Amino acid sequence: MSATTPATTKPGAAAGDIAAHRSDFPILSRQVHGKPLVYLDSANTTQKPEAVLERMDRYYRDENANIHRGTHLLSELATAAYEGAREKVRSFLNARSTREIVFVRGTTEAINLVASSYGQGFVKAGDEILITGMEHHSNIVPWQLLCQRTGAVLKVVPIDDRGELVLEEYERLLSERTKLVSLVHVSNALGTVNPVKRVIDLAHARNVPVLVDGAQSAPHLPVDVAALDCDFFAFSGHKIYGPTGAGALYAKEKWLEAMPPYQGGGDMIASVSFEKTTYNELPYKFEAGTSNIAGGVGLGAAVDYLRELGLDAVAAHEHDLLAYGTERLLEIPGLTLVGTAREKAGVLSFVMDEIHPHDIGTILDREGVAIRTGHHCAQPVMTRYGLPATARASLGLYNTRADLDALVAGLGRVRELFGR
Ligand code: 7TS
Repeated sequence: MSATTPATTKPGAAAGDIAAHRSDFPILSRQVHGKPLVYLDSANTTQKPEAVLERMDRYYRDENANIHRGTHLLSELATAAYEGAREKVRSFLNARSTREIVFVRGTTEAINLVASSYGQGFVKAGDEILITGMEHHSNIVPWQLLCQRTGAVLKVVPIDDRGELVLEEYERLLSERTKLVSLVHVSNALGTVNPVKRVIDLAHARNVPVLVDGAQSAPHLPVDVAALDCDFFAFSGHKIYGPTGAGALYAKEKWLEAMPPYQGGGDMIASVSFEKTTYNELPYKFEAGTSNIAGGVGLGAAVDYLRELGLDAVAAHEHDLLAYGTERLLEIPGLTLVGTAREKAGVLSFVMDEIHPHDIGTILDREGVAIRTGHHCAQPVMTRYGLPATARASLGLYNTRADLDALVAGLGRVRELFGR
């Protein structure tokens, strides 16, 4: 694992105990198509523990009001709950200050915010934005839009056959024209854990800021933005056992101070007149309009839940499952794993000889096994390997070896139906 452990991480549970927390997730006891649900699609979205469901329910039942403008008790309670969640996220990432935590809809909005505001403030024609060949579309398209607006140029660090970054190429592509490096921490399509600390150090040696897409690392690894020294870090609440529509952008205060606002509206201003508007202090300058308050509160509960278990224990549990799943899948004739990086987390992408991934997904679904098939919003990765799609099983803390056995049994059924 390449990430470092925040000083604030509690001892948490032992890795062997993690799967016992499966019963915290009510949905996992339901059936699908008359079979027990085997949920192996957590990279897409995770299921939610009782603690998150209960907290959001309690917010709406007992505390609901608009925030930051309260002359009444409920507004004070709602503001305290929302700002309390911001503090939990700060601590989760080990950021220095809540001024550096901007609440957003999720990773996609966080990256769009940076592309828009940092782009407006710092990027001009001829400048370069450097991404990698294993990015999710949400870390490609916002930069393409920025390049179209400004005349900047998008450069891409290639990946090798295993699905690892070619670091020599990265060093070659970094130049005085580079205005930002934006890369994924853990690839959703391949599972690769990138050496982000090394990438950041190399960029900083040239005074280039770095954005880390943490959508798939925040659920699986302890993240410490202070130790990484990244300039921006984006993640989605729904991938860390929290609600959809709530996520966070960490950004160094110096950037947030220097960047123009992303959207205009209520809450992001200090004063408004037709002649001149001044902006609110950080992080509110970047939070126009009524926020997803219940979502933020739920995200805070998810952070509490994960930290109670301990990300180190979760990572160790999932690492064991990944090793077991890899071994079992490779026993299946005609199956090829896509993404065999030395450092991986959470993801088993694969193809089977002449069986379309969609057929694999459909047959598995009838067996109760939920996976994702397709390009995983990472079409350039598929192109790199000459594939239209893969089947992908992805792990969460609630998975067990039995879930992977069910996957393997389901794949046996797929082979049977295709006469293999
Ligand atoms: N970046 C990565 C690495 C992702 O995996 C995803 C979502 C996103 C960004 C976007 O996150 P959002 O919450 O803003 O949508 N990944 C996936 C996936 O792998 N399957 O479905 C969504």
